[in-house]
Amino acid sequence: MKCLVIADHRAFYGIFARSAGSLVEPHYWLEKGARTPYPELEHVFRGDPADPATYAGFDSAEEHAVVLYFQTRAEAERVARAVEKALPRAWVLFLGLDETVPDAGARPHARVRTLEEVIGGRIADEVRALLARSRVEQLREIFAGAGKVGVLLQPDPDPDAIASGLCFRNLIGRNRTTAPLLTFGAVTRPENREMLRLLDITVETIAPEALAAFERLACIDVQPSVFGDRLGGREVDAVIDHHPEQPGYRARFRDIRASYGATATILTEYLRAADFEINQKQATALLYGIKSDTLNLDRECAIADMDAFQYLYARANLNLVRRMEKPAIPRDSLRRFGAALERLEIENGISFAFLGEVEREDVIPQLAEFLLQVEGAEWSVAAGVVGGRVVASLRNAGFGKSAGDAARRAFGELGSAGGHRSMAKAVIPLDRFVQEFGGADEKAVRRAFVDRLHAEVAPAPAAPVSAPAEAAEAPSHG
Ligand SMILES: [Mn+2]
Repeated sequence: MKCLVIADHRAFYGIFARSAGSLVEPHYWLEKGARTPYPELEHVFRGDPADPATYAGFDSAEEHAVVLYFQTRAEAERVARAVEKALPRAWVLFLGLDETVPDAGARPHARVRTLEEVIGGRIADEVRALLARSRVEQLREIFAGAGKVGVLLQPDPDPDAIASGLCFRNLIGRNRTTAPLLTFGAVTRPENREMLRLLDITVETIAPEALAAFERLACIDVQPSVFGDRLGGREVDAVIDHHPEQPGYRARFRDIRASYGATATILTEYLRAADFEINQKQATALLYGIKSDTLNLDRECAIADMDAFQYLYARANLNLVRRMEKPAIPRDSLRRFGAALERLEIENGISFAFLGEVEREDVIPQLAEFLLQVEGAEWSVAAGVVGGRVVASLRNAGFGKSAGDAARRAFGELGSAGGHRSMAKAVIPLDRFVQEFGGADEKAVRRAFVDRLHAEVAPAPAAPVSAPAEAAEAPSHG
């Protein structure tokens, strides 16, 4: 199949020759007497492009691919008519701006694409990289030549915070001594501790007073307002975060992108824009940060997150990511799983198991994941008692009603409850739970979670008396 490229813009030939030229055998139209503008243009043909005779050198019985790019729609259509007359079996691709390409519906054999669609995203990427580059320069200026830099993360740093803190430090050319990762709390979740161990990252717990020793301070994946008065009204040197913008603090540098799924995406953009040689440890940390903050891009995220994900995926150690995502289950927990599974019951599509009193909270979501795989389960709930609180993890297959909304409506008044579309959590103080449900033994916990969840997610309008008011009203809203 030969390809005819017909454009009234010479630069287009250069772009075509260097991008698509190797896919097809292109023949470029030139005006009579016009010089070949690029050495790559091997085959050219000449004449009036709106005259069918110009195409006499091509076999009309053959199929041809024809690419048209004209500054006006009228000219594009005139040329298309001539081509179609001379080469009835031609397939035409119109490129141009919205107002210079014909209506796609009117030409079933043609493909109509605007440059906005084809290269608009690429141009936006370049502009984004340019902005990122200038931000990186600003950051480097702020932190260059300063004494110790504190990289302050949230009170229980998660993978996104840890990865972003690490890469921020690397970006400004520091190490763990001159720019330690700090928290007022500690990294508590076992999978996050596993991340620190596997990637050899340290997060130091610090008291607010000790911050005075740091000449510069950056808040990463968190904004200063979260810390209340623990920063003592101090101006922060940089804030990089993706949570909604909060008022009430001063910062020399601020990059808040609430549409992003992860701060790690912002740091990935910085590193790329600065032509930083990203190493495997950084890529692994950032990838895990994005995966965990966006639930594997399942939760609300931006094109930028997917873009960063794709870039990091090729550079990360995926084995380590898997080990961090699925931390080893302790033997003791496995025995408890066994005992809980013995008594597993599925009611109304809800698979429920109770672990009783447990020491480590992370075994509850692990069990909930597993329960969702049980035949007949559309929802799963795993519950246990941890440190004077009843903790439950809810899961669903990801379609139907949102787990986070259901948890919040059913248990929000009793404690803290919420989450995302397919996973949620409820934490209720033990005394409050007993007061509401008359006990915290397996039977009471089962009735509490299975009944309330059923009332929230069941399609039938019948809601039990114990359900909150919104639940009883819900069916009337469809
Ligand atoms: Mn985050």
